[in-house]
Amino acid sequence: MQNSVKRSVRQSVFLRAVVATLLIVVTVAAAFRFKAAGQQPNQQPNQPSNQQATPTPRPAITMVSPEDAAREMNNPRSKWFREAKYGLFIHWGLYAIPAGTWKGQQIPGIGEWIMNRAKVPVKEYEQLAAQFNPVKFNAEEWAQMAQDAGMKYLTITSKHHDGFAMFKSEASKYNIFDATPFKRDPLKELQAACAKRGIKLCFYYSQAQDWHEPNGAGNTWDFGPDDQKDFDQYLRNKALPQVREILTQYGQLGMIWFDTPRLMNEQRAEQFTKMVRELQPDCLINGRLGGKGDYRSTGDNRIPDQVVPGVWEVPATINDTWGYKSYDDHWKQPADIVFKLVDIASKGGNYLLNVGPTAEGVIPQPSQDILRKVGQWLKVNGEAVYGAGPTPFGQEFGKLSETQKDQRGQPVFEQAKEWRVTTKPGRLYIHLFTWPKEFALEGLKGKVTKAYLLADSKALKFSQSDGKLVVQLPDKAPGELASVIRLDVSGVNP
Ligand code: FHN
Repeated sequence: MQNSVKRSVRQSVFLRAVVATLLIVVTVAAAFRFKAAGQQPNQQPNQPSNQQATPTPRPAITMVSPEDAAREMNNPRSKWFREAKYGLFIHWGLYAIPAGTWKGQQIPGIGEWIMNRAKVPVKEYEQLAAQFNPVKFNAEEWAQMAQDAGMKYLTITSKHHDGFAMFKSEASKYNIFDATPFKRDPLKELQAACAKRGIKLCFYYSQAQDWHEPNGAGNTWDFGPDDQKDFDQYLRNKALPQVREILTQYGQLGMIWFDTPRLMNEQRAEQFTKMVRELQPDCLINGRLGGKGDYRSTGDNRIPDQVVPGVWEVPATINDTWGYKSYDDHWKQPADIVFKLVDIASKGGNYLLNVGPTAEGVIPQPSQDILRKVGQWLKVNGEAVYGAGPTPFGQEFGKLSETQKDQRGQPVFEQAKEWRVTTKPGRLYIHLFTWPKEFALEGLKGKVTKAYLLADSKALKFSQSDGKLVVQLPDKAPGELASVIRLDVSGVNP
């Protein structure tokens, strides 16, 4: 009898230990996955999906506590950014010369990673500098294009992972002014062109990966494993001095956009944060430094399924690469970009959309044409985007599938694409991506006093009863891209 009691006690202790271990494993795994998009210190970069052998589903963005979300929203430094909603990302560097092809071979993956993908030795890659002469570069034209496109900020690579600075630098002569026949500083020229147009100038800076430096992260083919490097020596001698240069020589910056915080930790990140705060207290720090930034980035090209509280941004490609690839013409079309811009805004975020200029200094014409079309749409409908807040609803985003599961066994989110909502005090903007005869909306709290299309300002007939609003629409949509109904609402905010 006693033996059987002992056995059952032993069994139950064993079972509890097994359950506890399982719980710990599951919790740690879930926490890891949850953070994966958030670019915490010492992580691999947010690899685009074409770089993963077996892509594992992960959330688009790291969530924060309500307190941290409120901190992000109330930060006066980020006011311009929260209102801007739409920015131009530019990846431009030596990698535009090979443009995706090395020694006659098309190298798979994103163009600016060619040195890494083809394992090009520093001594060979460096030679590209002598050929880099982007004589067609015209800062006025680039800034004008951003303005025509309706983009309010411009974030350009001042140094990407290949370690080549696109500005005149005393800290490293491996830069566009000193190492190329071009002998100009395009970032200086962009500073003037952006200032003229009220576009916020922001600099991308790869603080951790630097494949040109023996102690920078990432170049294992020339310099061996990262864990045997004197990373702090690289930070001291190149990254920190160069960040000081960009903070002191280009006027007021909108932000520094750090990336892929490999080998970074809180203490290393703090050295950058301290410098930015001291030299430019109003300059934002993005979420990929390795410590807490002023806002969060989603994974590349990852749009969350629902409203996300706080301040955040989706960095995205217009084709399938960031740096120019001569044979990537998989362009996203204007209708898709308008949808993505509105979708992101209606969830509370910003859209940072990239172009990859050529080695001659030209933004590929197809991307210019596409962006200008979106800009024309914004000219008419911009009040529903700039400074607009997220939807008070949510049913318009879609629903969890009842039949389809992802690799984790979780139901797949089925996105609906008919309409989206953005808000301003006393107003709702209904963005329609299809054209029904009438638009019906349930769950609206305030009383609608007026309804009209932003495209023509003509009053629309509507009825509202029992919490249901029905707006009558004309036979034809006013334009080929999305149409926006403005609803003026009184009583409570929508
Ligand atoms: O490795 C980089 C990549 O080249 C590109 O700059 C993107 C832009 O978000 N960031 C990293 C990958 O997430």
